[in-house]
Amino acid sequence: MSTIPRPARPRKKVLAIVLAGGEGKRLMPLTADRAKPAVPFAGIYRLIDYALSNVVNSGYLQIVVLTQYKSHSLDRHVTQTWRMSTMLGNYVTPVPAQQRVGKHWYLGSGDAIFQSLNLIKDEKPDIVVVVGADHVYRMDFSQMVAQHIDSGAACTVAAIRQPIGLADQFGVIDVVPDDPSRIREFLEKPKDPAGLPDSPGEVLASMGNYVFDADALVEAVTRDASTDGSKHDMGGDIVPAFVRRDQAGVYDYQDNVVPGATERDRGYWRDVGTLGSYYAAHMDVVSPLPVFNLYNFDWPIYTSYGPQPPVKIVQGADGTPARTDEAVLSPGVVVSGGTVTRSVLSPAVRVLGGAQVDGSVLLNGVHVGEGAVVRNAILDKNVVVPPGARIGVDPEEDAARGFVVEDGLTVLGKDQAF
Ligand code: ADQ
Repeated sequence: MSTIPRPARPRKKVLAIVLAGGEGKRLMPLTADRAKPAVPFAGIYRLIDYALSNVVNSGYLQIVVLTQYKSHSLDRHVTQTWRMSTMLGNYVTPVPAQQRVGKHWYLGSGDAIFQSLNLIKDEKPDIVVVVGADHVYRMDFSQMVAQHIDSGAACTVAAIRQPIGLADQFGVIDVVPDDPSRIREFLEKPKDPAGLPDSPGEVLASMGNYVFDADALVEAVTRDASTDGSKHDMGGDIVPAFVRRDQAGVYDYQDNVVPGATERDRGYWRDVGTLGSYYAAHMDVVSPLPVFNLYNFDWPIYTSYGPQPPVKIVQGADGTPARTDEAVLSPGVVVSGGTVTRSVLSPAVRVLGGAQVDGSVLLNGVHVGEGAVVRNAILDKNVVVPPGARIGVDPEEDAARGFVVEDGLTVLGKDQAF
């Protein structure tokens, strides 16, 4: 009698928790009205689409999204794209802060999980994958989970090398010298860390993605909830507690390979936490040989943007031809007679005759009037640039008009008028 071969290791039940409550203060004014994970990226996506696509493509279909700060547009997007979609099924659940354990909202990302322990108790997973919702990258979490299980660690932190000058934005990992898969010390956002022994200008940074044995996570956030002085933060409190007990491992993101990755975009990961880094990641997308390849159909990034007609590029009213180069144009965009170079345009953007858009990111519904110039700028939803106006040409003029001028960019918030 033939028998079905048994899998090498028993299959573990995995629950994914996406932390999506971040405020994103450094992205103001883009986060004035929406949570950071709901900030649009690369025309048609929201930042959270990258985390959720990675989780789904990894084969994990039990997913909860913890939301809190200005969560309306985030909830709407998650519901429309990820919950109601017939393509993706019905396995992503947005969970707003509910004050289940007391009269306070989430105090930090660790408290968000503590207040949501009912979800873990209901699902009874063996493993919990916890991921942030603010980064642009592709990652197969099943490879990290496999290492986690093999290593015997109770907590595994995904890590990537970053310039030492950025260390104060990240959790910085120091590994055990003769066993680089174990963490000896984890410092959250240190001011003056040591560089890596083989590369003094870099540190090993936490990507804010973790794998936990479910029991150990429940125990850790429960203990942390009654620890005086804790900020109840995953990076600041929960992970360091695992490190103190020598139960924390590290997963090197360089080892992660997703289907369809190229040598050029393998290992791409961007924390788009500031206006400068948000803009730079867009320029990565428009370059002719992009370091981040949106066109990898083997590891799709899912999203939805409503019913939009196709892109249309036509001559202007006066017969001048439109010109586009290094331009990423979303459905619903119309360029009539204008010039669009090195720019990303979200759905329903209009660029009229004689207008020049260069090195810019225009979000949904922006209108650029005839003869206007928009350069090195980020314009949030529905900004209307009057005919002949100039943005990003003279930073002093822009600042005097009340626009945000930062990192060499001019930024207008949603609906901001001239
Ligand atoms: P930060 O990004 O600064 O550092 P945080 O602001 O806590 O940490 O955000 C982490 C994730 O949790 C984000 O996806 C955010 O949206 C979410 N989040 C924040 N507060 C939340 C809350 N109250 N409820 C629900 N979700 C919340 C973290 C780690 C560092 C690591 C960097 C990598 O702390 O160690 O290096 O991410 O970018």
